[in-house]
Amino acid sequence: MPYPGCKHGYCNGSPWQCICDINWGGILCDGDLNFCGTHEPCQNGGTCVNAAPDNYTCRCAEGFSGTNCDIVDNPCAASPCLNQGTCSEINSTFTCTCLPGWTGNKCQTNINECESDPCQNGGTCLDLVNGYRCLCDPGWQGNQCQFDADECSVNPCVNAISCRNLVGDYQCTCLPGWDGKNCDQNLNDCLGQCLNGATCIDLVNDYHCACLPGFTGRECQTNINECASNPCLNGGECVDLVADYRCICPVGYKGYRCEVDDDLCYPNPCHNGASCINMQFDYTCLCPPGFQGKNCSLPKIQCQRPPCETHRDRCATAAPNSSLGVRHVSSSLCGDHGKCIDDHMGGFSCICDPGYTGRYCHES
Ligand SMILES: [Ca+2]
Ligand SMILES: [Ca+2]
Ligand SMILES: [Ca+2]
Ligand SMILES: [Ca+2]
Repeated sequence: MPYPGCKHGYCNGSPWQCICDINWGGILCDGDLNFCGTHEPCQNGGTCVNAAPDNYTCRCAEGFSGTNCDIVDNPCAASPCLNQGTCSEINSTFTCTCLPGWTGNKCQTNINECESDPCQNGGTCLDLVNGYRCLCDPGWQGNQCQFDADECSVNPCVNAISCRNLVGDYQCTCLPGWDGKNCDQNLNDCLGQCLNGATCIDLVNDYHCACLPGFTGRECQTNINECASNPCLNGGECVDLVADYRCICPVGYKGYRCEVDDDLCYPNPCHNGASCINMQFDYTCLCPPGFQGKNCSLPKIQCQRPPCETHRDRCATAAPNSSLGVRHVSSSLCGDHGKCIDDHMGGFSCICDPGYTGRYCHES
């Protein structure tokens, strides 16, 4: 019957004899031979030594003593107080007396002096050691931002008549043409100013219109009168345009400024001593008695007796000027260098002399 008392072992059959598991001992195998391995009782770097079942001793590091090396021989020797706190030994423990601004049992904590919201008027608090600093909003000064700043003392107004200090603020009175908090914005004076396609250039409290060609005036409102210098020659009439003019020329002249002589009567196209009258696009020959036609080159048919019957075809003018027959008179259709052939259909053609050509034999 196994002996029930072997706690960490077994009975080998003989009464009162336990065979123990490793690290266990004693009659009933209930003694821990490796107390150090399972408990680690030594503090502060002490070395644990198994002494007997369920027992141990600690070999302490220098400066420590006690069963478990838990007693500090000189608690202040290791300078436990941080941030220049002063260490005091009481029995085997220490207390730290902290410098102002620090707290905690080792003076490890920086006291937050901003906790009481010391900065006024929207200032931002910056925690320091044993103090704080306020970053003030513009317009405020003082270590708690409690005072109004005189902003005018640093001349913030750029183009201004005056600067006025206000509580927490300031006000600039701008010179004409300037705007903005500090009067540093050039107002746009160009809105809707220049006419007739001109380009506006913004100035200070003013503007300049760069006119398109042909216009003048502060707003380019005036169409320059290009006729003012009387550019049309020979009595031509001037019509003002934009950056230009047009000349309406009198009879006998053409060209941009009517500078070209356009006398259709020179050389004189009228025959038989007729005088010529020049018109704008044509001329008229004043025929002497006995001649007719555009150039007075046709003899005038005199009727002998009424009624004067005339018969014409395209090439000839015929007049029954006597009872003896019909007199044919050559037409001038083909000029002086052609012979006219009537086609009896109301038309004609010209047979030109050698050296002449064209429908009317007028080209040589
Ligand atoms: Ca602090
Ligand atoms: Ca102010
Ligand atoms: Ca301006
Ligand atoms: Ca004009």
